[in-house]
Amino acid sequence: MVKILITGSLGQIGSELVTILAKRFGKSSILMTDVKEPAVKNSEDVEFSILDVTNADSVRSIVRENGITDIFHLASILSAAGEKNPQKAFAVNSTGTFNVIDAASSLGINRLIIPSTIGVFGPETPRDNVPDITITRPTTMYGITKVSAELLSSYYHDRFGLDVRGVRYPGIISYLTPPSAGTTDYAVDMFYHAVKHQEYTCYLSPETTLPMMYMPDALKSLLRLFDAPASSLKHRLEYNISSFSFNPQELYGEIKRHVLDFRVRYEPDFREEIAKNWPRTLDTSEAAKDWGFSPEYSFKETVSDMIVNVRKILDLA
Ligand code: AKB
Repeated sequence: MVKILITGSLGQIGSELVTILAKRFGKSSILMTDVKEPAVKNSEDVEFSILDVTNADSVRSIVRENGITDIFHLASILSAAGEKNPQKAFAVNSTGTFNVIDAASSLGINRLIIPSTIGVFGPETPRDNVPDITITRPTTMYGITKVSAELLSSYYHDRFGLDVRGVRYPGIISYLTPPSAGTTDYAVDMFYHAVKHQEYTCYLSPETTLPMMYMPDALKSLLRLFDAPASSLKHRLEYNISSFSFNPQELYGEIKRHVLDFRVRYEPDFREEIAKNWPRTLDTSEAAKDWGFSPEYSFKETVSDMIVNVRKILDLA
């Protein structure tokens, strides 16, 4: 019997992952957790508990008391929020991740999934066609904590045999739950502002190109990795994935095909400093080779689908 714990389940990825996992395994097989109560009850009616991952005892108790077999550890403070509060980012991303990894290892969890990020890269990393194994010397607290999560995962796998897996997510574009203070979030914001106000002030420069993907492909990839035979995995969290890359000017151009009177102004802020040290394009061939990563949505299809769904959500369809 499978019982899956999701940490950070109210976030951008968690809130959509829970629906897929509940459909696949049954809602009684999922335990959603987050540090705060949900504003609204989830549509799947999945059990929810408060969990602060920075508290090691709470993490161990929730795993033990609920007979947890597998964990998706999604609780994380993203890059922009992490620069505003580096102490909190360290507590959640480093202490919290250590607590989850250590509990998973000592309590015999089958599979632990931890998303990593393009935030592990830094100014010394090449910018284009970046391979999985390269220079990872980030300059943000988010990046530092995520490099440490990657290294810890390898350590616990090699030393204690923990089956821990993950992908390095690029910016994720989605319409259901807003992302929480990342650097790539401008892409989601731009859709909402285009549909609602027909104008947007972008905090990145027009030419700052970043790797991105659409939520359905982000979720499909995580589940494909979850299902992959352990013997086919060469890396733990160091799998680069992305579907396409674009800059704000290119996104603006594509959205404007759907919202004719849309206008964008550029006022780069501290997030531009973060973004300009991240790769423009990634080499995703190892993920394709080892566990079959193959995204479906192109840039154009993502934009069309987002426009349709953001209009629906805002009741402007
Ligand atoms: C962020 O911008 O911080 C995240 C990420 C790329 O990990 N979306």
